[in-house]
Amino acid sequence: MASLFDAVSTPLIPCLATSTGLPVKHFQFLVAVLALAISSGSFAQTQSAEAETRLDDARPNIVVVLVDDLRWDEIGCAGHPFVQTPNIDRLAAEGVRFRNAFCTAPLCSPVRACLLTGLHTHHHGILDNTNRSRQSHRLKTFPQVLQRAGYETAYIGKWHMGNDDSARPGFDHWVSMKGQGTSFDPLLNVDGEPQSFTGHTTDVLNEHATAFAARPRDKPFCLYIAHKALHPELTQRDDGSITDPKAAQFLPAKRHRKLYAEDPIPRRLNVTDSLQGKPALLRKIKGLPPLGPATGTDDKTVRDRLRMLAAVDEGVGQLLDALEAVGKLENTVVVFTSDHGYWYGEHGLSVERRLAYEEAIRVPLLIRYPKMTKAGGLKAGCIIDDFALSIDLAPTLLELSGASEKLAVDGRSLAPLLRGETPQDWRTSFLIQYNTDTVFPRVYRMGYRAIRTQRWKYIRYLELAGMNELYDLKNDPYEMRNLVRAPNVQRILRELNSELDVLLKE
Ligand SMILES: [Ca+2]
Repeated sequence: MASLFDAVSTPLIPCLATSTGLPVKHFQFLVAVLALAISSGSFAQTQSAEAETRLDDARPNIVVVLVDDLRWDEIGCAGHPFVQTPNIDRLAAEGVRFRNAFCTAPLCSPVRACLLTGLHTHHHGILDNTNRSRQSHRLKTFPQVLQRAGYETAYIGKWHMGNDDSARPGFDHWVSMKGQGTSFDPLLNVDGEPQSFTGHTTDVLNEHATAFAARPRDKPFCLYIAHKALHPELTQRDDGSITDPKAAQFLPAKRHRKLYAEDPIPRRLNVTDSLQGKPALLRKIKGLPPLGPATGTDDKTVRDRLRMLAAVDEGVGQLLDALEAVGKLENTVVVFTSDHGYWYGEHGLSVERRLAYEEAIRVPLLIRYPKMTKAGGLKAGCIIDDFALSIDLAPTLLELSGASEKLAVDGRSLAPLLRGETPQDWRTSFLIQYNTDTVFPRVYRMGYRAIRTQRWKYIRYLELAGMNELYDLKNDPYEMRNLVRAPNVQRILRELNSELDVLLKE
């Protein structure tokens, strides 16, 4: 039996602490002095090697844990009614949680490039999931900058920009698989050598990640672990097509197969969407039934995905323990996020991802870096409501590293938000995009450019004339009433059209 819930309405922990750590101004001064010192061209020439070593030691280590297809609302700290994610929740409890974090392209390969480059899809060129291996070797990514700044860098897990598993530039240590990989007994490319491993892929990746984090070293490191979980067992060919998604299974580790067997699966209110007013979703597609309750995601699939998450959570715990054991946890920025969401029957959708409704574009985003958040006066466990985007990851981590080299990005550093400040010009809207691909007939020709503001979402389809959509998220958070033809919103519609054009030109 299903229950309806809304994970957005979880209790708010006020962000500003009463008196912890350094005063905000004092800390800002220290950061400014450090940044000035690092960016000064004469610094390296005038300081002794010993002083440089001390500076290096002060730079934070960086760990990014990227989960595949994890929704924002299926971790304990986001209010999920039964999932057990104690280690992921620890990151939120000791760090901060961004409650309005979004991807800018809800499709695997494009958003992976957004995360690594800080660029929008139309700027980095990984336009869809077809084989873009060559382009993915040419991306200018933040780990390349960190490597040049003296960081030891590692990529561990699913790359999935093309099926090529060979090492991309910018990584001292490379552990990856071809395309989507497998859930068990993975064949991995380890620093150029094919190696077979036994066991669940999440466990194997966790072991590699923990071993890298715990290595003795005298310089800072950046570890980017991109899990195969929570992705189903299927193969994506070079043209982007996949083996039968209906036959694809989500395969958890054996020890997790019976988790949550008796727990009722929560469903959001928009699983009941009649789709009236959504002509794009009401189109008759040859060979497919109309969208509705029967086309959504079944309970077993939801459970198996949450069971896969259990091994991811254990891996987060192993990483935190390893960092603590070598005395490096407090000087490490730990980021936990996902590439995009997934449908649990909202609007009748299931495997398609790609579309601009909330369940696909919202992502979890947790950052644990108490050294900065405490100094900025933020309480541990606080929630930040400003918009944060996938394209913000690269500029954020580069700023926190103190690297002087600049990377041209579309995103903005979240560092001010981690210091308890919201810049006056912080974004109030953002661009979402999807380029038509042929993997799922249901969404064929549904390429779009969309804009989301705090109140509105406008979806401009590129190939479906007269089918655009406009939602008032304040009064209709489940996106059930398309207002695009409502007379009283035509002025706001014109404004959104103009603003979307501006965002596309930036
Ligand atoms: Ca994905």
